[in-house]
Amino acid sequence: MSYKRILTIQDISCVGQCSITVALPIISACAHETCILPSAVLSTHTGGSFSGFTFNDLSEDFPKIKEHWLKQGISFDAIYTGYLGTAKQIDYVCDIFGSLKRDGGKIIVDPAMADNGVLYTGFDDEYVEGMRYLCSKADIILPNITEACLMTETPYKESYGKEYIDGLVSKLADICSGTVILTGVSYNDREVNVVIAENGEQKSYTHRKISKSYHGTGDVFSSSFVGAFMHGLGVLDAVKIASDYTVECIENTIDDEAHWYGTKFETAIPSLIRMLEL
Ligand code: PXL
Repeated sequence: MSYKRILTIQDISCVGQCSITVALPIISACAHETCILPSAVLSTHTGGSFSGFTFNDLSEDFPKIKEHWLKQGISFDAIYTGYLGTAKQIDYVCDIFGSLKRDGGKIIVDPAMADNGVLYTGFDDEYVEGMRYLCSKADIILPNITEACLMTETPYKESYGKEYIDGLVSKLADICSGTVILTGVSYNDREVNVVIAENGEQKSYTHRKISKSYHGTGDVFSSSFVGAFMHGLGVLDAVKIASDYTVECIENTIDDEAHWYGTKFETAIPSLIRMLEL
């Protein structure tokens, strides 16, 4: 087991089981020190039936926090970013990548901004451009198909074949020279694949498909991937653990109709810890 210091930069959605409220407990449960840099505070996430949410942009704090951390000699083994909030933050985040990552540390970018063919509320082309730029700085990127289409200017399709996915993966590899992990690839109604492209090779992990989708599952997947990967597991092994954990979180939620806004990821944490064999 290797205990690492990981910084995650994403919003705090006070209610909604996504972003920091998912990343902090999951990466901590994976037995790493988890530091946070909140990009914005929202009363809830921006999806589903939530409307009228508050949004407080914390961009202006980034340079001050970075300066303080630099003075204190603080640095990180990995920096993992998710939903940020404004395009303006992207330059600050790149600056943090350059100054606070330890030698040999990893930059992991989940360009969380869209799903099911549409951008999340409040985002525009400038934000997509910013996420593409952030992905170009990463060692590992974790887009879903919608995010991949937006960043590569590929028309989004509901159904597709392997050729379409290969094209998407190859265009993502032109943006990010590191590892590409494309989530939510499905050729039928029974299975979902996570496709990994690394050093010119493609691998994938197939898990069962569940009819219902939930906000924040991308964050559950990325956080558990980061937690597993930072223990020194290979990308495919970390993807397997993250996929199986995410499926279990969804299964543990599906019977509760009132719980539409996120997954009960907490209930599957013991299982995640068992999978990690800590
Ligand atoms: O990554 C999901 C997410 C995170 N943060 C906010 C969101 C969403 C998805 O809708 O709205 C604020």
